[in-house]
Amino acid sequence: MTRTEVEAKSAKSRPRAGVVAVVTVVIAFGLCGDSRAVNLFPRGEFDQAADADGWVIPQGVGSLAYAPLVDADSCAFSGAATETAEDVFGGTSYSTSICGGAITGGQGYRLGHRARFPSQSGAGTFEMKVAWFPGPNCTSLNILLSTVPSVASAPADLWQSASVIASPPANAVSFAVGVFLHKSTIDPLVVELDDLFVRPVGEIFTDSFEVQESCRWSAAVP
Ligand SMILES: [Ca+2]
Repeated sequence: MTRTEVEAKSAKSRPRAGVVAVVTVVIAFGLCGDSRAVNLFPRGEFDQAADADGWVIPQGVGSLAYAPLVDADSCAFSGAATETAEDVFGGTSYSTSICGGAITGGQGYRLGHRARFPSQSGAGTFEMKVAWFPGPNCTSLNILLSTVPSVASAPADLWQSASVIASPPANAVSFAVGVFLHKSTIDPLVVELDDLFVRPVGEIFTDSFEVQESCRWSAAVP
């Protein structure tokens, strides 16, 4: 190998090493911090009371209410929602849903949430579903339903996370989110919900500064 070749090779390898270092840092922060890619369903973070408004098409006896003192990650100015299925005369489920806005069909999305059942709740499960629509603002019949794996009421008093990658059809342009409770006893079933999200799977990291949140950044430096 001539000297010219060695110089040329080392000159090419330096930027590559730099790229590797940057990628490593990004991955490290993605794993160590509580990274939050763009959430196309920001109302699912229940940062304000209005996020619990506008949920429609209730099925069964129950409710969805803003819970200002509850939060999955203890952020200031951020609450959660309490969903309750309370038909003690044979009804076994309660659900409600809301249109979430626009998406790009044919690309992958990660759907998920955090859920906690208080110990005074009856037994059962919670499930989040996302419906994909070929018309804007969920104005047409949905063409596919994607389901996040359900979480159960035991263990109680513990925030549980669940998510799934979904592929809406190529002609989908909007989505709706549904929250489903399924009772297995006559006691009212209660779940606290937070951080419901719909994110493009290609996004690794963004902050939440635009909503004045920095509390999810860890003080620990890897
Ligand atoms: Ca929250």
